[in-house]
Amino acid sequence: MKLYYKPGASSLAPHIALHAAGLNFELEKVDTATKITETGADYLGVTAKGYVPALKLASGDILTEAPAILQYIADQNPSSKLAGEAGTLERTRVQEHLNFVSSELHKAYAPFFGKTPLSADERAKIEEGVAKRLSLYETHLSDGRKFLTGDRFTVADAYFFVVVNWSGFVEFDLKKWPNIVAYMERTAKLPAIQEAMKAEGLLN
Ligand SMILES: N[C@@H](CCC(=O)N[C@@H](CS)C(=O)NCC(=O)O)C(=O)O
Repeated sequence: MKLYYKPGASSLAPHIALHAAGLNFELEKVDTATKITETGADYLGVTAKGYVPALKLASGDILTEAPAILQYIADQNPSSKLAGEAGTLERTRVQEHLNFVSSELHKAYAPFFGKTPLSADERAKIEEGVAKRLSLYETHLSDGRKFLTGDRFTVADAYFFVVVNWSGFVEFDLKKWPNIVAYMERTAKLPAIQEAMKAEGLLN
């Protein structure tokens, strides 16, 4: 398998999952502005969507969309228990979080990375959208659970961690959400996260 990625982007979530699942994989960095990969390939020839992540399978098939890629990776090593078994409530909870992170949280953060500089009003509007969604997770984590679906790390955590970690890049302070701050601190220590972030040059 080969993961097409951009350092720190949502492609970091499948990168973390590949480590957590203990799978063999290659990486190819993409310049999403020029759509050229680090080997000089035309990324639009890999996926016409032009964004990361994309996962190339041994068969040559290309998978896109983070929630689908993450579940595919989890299913390559069911013993890693990264998504629960298909058909169980556990799997459905993972899908529930993956969908929320993808369609609500990721999309709420995305405008931070759009037009620059943002006016104060534009930034306030984006922050309001992110805050509303983080508050839901602040409450969700208030029962003392370690991870989103309970005490086990899943691919939903990989995605949530990556998106909330963007807060640091855009100087959005998380102090209003202490349960999320604690979650981010403990999750950041997981070996799969450390390894993937180091490989992307995000940690020393
Ligand atoms: N719906 C896609 C969204 C992926 C996405 O937004 N990727 C961003 C990085 S986080 C990207 O590649 N942006 C560059 C571009 O769109 O040109 C998914 O869930 O995987």
